[in-house]
Amino acid sequence: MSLVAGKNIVVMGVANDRSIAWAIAQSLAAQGARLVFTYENERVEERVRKLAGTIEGASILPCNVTDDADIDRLAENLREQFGVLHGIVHSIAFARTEELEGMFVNTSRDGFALAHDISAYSLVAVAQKLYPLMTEGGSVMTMTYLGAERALKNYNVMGVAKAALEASVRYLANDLGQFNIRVNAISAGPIRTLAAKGIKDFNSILKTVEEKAPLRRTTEAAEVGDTALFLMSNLSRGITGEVIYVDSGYHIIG
Ligand code: 0WD
Repeated sequence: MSLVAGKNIVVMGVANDRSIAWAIAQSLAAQGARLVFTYENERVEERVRKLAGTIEGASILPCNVTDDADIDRLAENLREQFGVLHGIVHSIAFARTEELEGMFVNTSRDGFALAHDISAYSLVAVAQKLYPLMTEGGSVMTMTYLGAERALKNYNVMGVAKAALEASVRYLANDLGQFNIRVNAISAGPIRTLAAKGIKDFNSILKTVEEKAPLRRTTEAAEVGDTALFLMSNLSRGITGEVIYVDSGYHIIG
């Protein structure tokens, strides 16, 4: 059984082969999805093109999520290429490194706005422009982290942006449910990626998870990929507005 055969899915947020979005793409491709990858700018274009080239039938399109015109063009391109869209994988976040250390109280106005624009509003913007293409129903998913609900060291403004993202998931789910479009988030345990490089003391975070999480190991990107596959497939058809933890159970411990 191919879980997502015949589904057209756009994957946003591949920066390199360690990106969570890339692991998600692997899971989706293995189960028959037709994928389009978006890339932020020319800096990553070649890398994304190369990676996409390893997946049969996959293609790439530009989209910087801070630019409404870019998202409009993406919608236009997807309409031409696919006609119907079934899935959106949003795996994008950004905050200035200097705002990911020290005290949250020192967050600047523009640093706060930037983190929220790229990490939370972008989901709303993308859903807004792409949901009209989901004429057969659809599934939208994004990536979040425990720092949305707990004050974690060195996560700061990103935690506040993730809280906004999780709330946006619920409001989007409520709006789009009438079109049979589901919206969910995966809250992943820490995974060593490019984005994780911006988090200070990331190694000690990994070590704590290994010692204390119920499963006594850190999260693998492929585990997130397989849960994303579930969310993109009909197996999850009754689930929307939800945050699913793929974190070795770490969030349940005190
Ligand atoms: O431990 C982790 N790595 C966790 C990550 C735990 C829990 C959640 N997450 C989340 C992140 O916050 C993010 O939302 O998962 C998502 C994916 O992150 P990742 O795979 O860890 O990181 P990375 O490989 O860096 O992908 C994020 C990408 C960007 O990469 P860079 O490093 O070049 O900023 O988001 C994309 C970009 O490709 N991105 C944008 N895409 C379009 N327009 C933009 C933008 N303006 N800004 C960043």
